[in-house]
Amino acid sequence: MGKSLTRKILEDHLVVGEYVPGKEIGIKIDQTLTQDATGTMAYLQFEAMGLKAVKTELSVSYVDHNTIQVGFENADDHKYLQTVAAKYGIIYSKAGNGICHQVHLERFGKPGKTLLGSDSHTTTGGGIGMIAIGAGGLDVAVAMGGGEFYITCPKVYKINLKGNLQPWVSAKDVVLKMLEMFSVKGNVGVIMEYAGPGVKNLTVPERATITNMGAEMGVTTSIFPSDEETKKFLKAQGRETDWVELKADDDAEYDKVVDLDLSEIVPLAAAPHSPGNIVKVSDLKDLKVDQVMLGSCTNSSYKEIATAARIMKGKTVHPDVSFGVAPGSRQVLQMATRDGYIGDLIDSGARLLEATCGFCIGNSQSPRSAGVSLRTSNRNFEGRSGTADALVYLVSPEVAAVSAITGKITDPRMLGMEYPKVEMPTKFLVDDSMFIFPKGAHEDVEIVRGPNIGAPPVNDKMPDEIKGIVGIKVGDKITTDHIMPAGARLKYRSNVPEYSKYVFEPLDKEFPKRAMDAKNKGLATVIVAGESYGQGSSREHAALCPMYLGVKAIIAKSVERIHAANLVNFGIVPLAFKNMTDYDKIEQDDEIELPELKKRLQNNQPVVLIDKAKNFKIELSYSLSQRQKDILFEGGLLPFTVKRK
Ligand code: MIC
Ligand code: SF4
Repeated sequence: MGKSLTRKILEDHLVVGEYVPGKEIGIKIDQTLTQDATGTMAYLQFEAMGLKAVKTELSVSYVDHNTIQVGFENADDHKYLQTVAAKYGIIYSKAGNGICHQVHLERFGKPGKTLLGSDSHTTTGGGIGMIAIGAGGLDVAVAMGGGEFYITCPKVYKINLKGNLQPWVSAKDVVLKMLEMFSVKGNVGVIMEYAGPGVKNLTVPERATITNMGAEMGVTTSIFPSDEETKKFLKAQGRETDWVELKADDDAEYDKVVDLDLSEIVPLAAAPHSPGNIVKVSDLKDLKVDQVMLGSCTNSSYKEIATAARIMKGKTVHPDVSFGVAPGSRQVLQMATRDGYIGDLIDSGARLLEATCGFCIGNSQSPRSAGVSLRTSNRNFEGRSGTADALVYLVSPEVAAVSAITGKITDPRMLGMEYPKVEMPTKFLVDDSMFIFPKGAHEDVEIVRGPNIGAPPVNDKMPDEIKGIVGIKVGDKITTDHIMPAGARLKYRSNVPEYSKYVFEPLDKEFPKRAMDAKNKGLATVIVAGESYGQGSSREHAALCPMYLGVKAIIAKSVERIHAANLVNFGIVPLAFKNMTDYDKIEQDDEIELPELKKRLQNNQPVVLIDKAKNFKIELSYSLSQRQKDILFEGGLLPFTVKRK
C-alpha cells in the first residue's frame, strides 16, 4: 500500500515514536510563526528557557491582531516583540504588513515543510502543501528552541475533489460544504488531505481558504498537494526555487475517502452562532443586512478583493449597509491600489480598513445592537463581533459584495450579473520592506519591556490530591472566546493578572473572584463542562489565566485538541466523565475531592471524584501519554522544559 502525502511529510519529520494512528508522535518543526496577541507570552516563555537564538529554519513574529493602539498597551507589545526578534534571530513583520497567515503564504510557506504557529488558523499553510498546525504559544516557544512538537499520529481522510466550481461559487462555499458534512466536532486527531482531479481547478489562495477553516472542524490540519498551480503561485511570488512536487501515492491508504463534486456546490452561509450552522444563501433571501465585512485570514487575497471590486464597480453600497474592506496583506493592498480596485471599492461607498485581523477579532467594527452582519471571516461565535446580540453570518466574498449592494442577503446567481472572473496574477508585487530581518542573533540587543509586559506566572508542582470547589459548570461547545474574551480585552494579553479578571466574562463575571477567594483559602477550583470544551482559538490564556486563578482540573464530556494540550502545558489536568450522565449530578459550588490523583495517574487507574456536598463518588477517565503526565507532575511545560535542559 502506498502512502498519503500527510504520512510522507510526517515520516520525514518524525523524531519520537512510530507512525501508528492514535499514538503520540514527536515531529521536528521547520518553521514557526507567532502573532502579537499570542506572541508576547510565547516569547516571554522562550526567554525563560535561557537559549541564545532560535533553532528553527525560519521563525516569523507578525503584528496583526492588536493594532488599534488605544492606550499604550499594544504599542508596548509591538516594541517588545521587535526587540526580542532582533535578539533571538526572528523575522519581525511590522503592523500594517498584513495578517500572519496570508503573509506567510505569500512570502515564506514552503511545500513539504512543517509549520507550527501560535494561532489556530496556521492550518492555512496546508494550501501550499505544508503540514501546518496551530498550537499554544508555549508549544511554539519549545519548537523555536529546537524541541519536537507532539501530536496524536493522525487518521487521514481523503477528500476526493471532482469537477469545477460554478460561477459565483468559491472556495468559502467549499469549506462551508465541508463543515456541513463534517460539523464542528468529532474530528479531533484527523488530517484532511485534499486530492483528486478537482484540485487543479483551485488556486493556492483558494486552497488556503479551505485549509484555513479546517480549524473550525477541529482537525489537526488539512493539506493540498504541491502541483503546477503551487509552482505558478510560488513563481509569481518570485520563489520558484521553493517549489517541489508533492502528492500521495496512487494506491495510498486512507482512514476514510469522501467524494466532493465542486460543480454541485451552491452559495452557502454559516448562520449564527456557529461556523457549523450551514444554510443555503438562497434560503436566507430577504434578510436585511446592516453590515458587510470583507477580509480576515480566510478571504482577503488579491483575487478576492479584486472580485469584490469588480462586482462593486459603478454600483453603490446600500444606504442601510456599512461595508468594510480589510485586505489580507500589504501586498494585496498595494496591488489592488495599483490596479484601481481600491478606488472602485471606495467609489462604491466601501470603507477601507487596515490590513489586519481587526473586525474579525471584534476589536473594532462591532455591528449595531441586534444587527445582522455578513462577514467573510471564519468564526461567528456569539459576541465575538463585540456586540453581544449581533447576528453574524459567514459568507463568500461574492455573496458579501452583492449583499452590500442589495442591502439583504443575496444569492449572487439570482441577479443576472455576469461573474467577474479574475485571473491570478502571474507576478505579484514583491516588497519586503516591512519585514525586519534579523542580523544573526545579537546578545547585546536590549529587550524593551513597557509596563504592559509582565513575567509569565509559573505553576506549582502537582499536589498528591485535589481538594476544592466546582467553580463553574458550563454546557456544550464552550469556545475559548467564552473562556478568555478577545475584542476589547485583547490588549491585556501580556499581563496575566489583569487579563485573569475576565475569565468566563461572557458567562459569569463573578467567576474570577470566586476562584481567587478559593485560592486564598488554599482550595483548588475545578471546572465542569459538556462536549467540545475549548473550541476555537489556540489562545493559551484560556489555560494560563485559569491556572493563575488556581484552577487545577477540568472535568468535561470532551475537550478540543489545542485546548487540551494547552491545559497540560499549564499544569491543569483534563479529565473526562466515564459515564456522561454523571455530568448532571454535579453542580457549581459543590465541594469536591480527587483523592490520590497523582498516584492514580501514575498507575493508569481511573481518577475518583468525591462530591462531598451531594455525597456521591464517580470515576473519571483521561487520555494522557507518559510525557504529558510528567509535564503535569512538574506543574506545566515550562518548568518541565527548564528542568530537562
Ligand atoms: C482567533 O481567531 O480567535 C485568534 C485571535 O486569531 C486566535 C488566536 C488568539 O487568541 O490570539 C486563534 O485563532 O488561535
Ligand atoms: Fe486574525 Fe481572524 Fe484570522 Fe484569527 S481568524 S488570525 S483574528 S483574521
